[in-house]
Amino acid sequence: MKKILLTGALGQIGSEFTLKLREIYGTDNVVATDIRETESEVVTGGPFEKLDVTDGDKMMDIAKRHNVDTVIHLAALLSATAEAKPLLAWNINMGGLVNALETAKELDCKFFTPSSIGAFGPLTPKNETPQDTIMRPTTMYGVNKVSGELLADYYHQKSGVDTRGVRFPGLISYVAPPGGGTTDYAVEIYYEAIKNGKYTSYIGEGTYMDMMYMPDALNAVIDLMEADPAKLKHRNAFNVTAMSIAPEDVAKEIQKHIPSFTLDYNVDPVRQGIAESWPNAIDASAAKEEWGFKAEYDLAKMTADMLEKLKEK
Ligand code: AKB
Repeated sequence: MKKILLTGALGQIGSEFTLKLREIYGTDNVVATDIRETESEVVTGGPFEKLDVTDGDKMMDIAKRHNVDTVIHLAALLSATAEAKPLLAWNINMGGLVNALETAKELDCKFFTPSSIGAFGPLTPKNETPQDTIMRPTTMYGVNKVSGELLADYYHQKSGVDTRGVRFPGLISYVAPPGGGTTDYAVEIYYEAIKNGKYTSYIGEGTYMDMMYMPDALNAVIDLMEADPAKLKHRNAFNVTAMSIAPEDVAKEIQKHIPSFTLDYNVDPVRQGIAESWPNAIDASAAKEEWGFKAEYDLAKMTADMLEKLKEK
């Protein structure tokens, strides 16, 4: 990766990833794009272009002008928003992806896009969910993610594009909030613990989902993109996870720092239904074996860091 184009650079992942990539690869070598333009460091601190990913011509033009050799395509609607606006999700998630793959194909770029635990469905084994298993998601987001994995494989097989991807679990970060996801509770709970000392969860007690702290997620993408292609048996997309947790597990961990913290529930049937259609705990052994994936943060270490950083904020 020498000159990188990012889409969705102002989103939850992009806001941190752009700055990290600029640190590693050089500020001028990371071109951030997003449909919005703000006063944030992503926009003001290096190359930035406004881009709606459904505009394939503009994406190609930006990539050509900046002479990029890597496309990191992050722009997408998350699961709960996609369920509320399925047609819009199809147009953005699939239209944006095919434009990004076409750009990578024409300019001979390396390519990364995240898939998700949302690619799995109710027929998928719930625990130690294997890398290769039945998918059959029942959400629009999941349909987009499975189609995206297959499309990225197709561009690799038919056109030789060096496509790589991971199935992200819920990502937890103190920098930029997620928006419209099913796993967002696991971020909100920390903000509310600091602000109000209590949280009402829209995800029910005992509902387990995989999660990962943002620094581990960003390192995973870099490690995968820098991995020797000869070692990759899978490409789109690797299971990755750091922990499988339910709301009460996060609450117990927060109480070690804020003993008066309380958790109650007001379950949202839509997001609960999505969560129940996803695995409890996926198996990341293919990522470990093929490119050395590892996560530094477990629930205890992540909670201590989240609370410390949010207090400073
Ligand atoms: C969501 O909840 O939609 C995302 C995801 C797991 O892909 N965080």
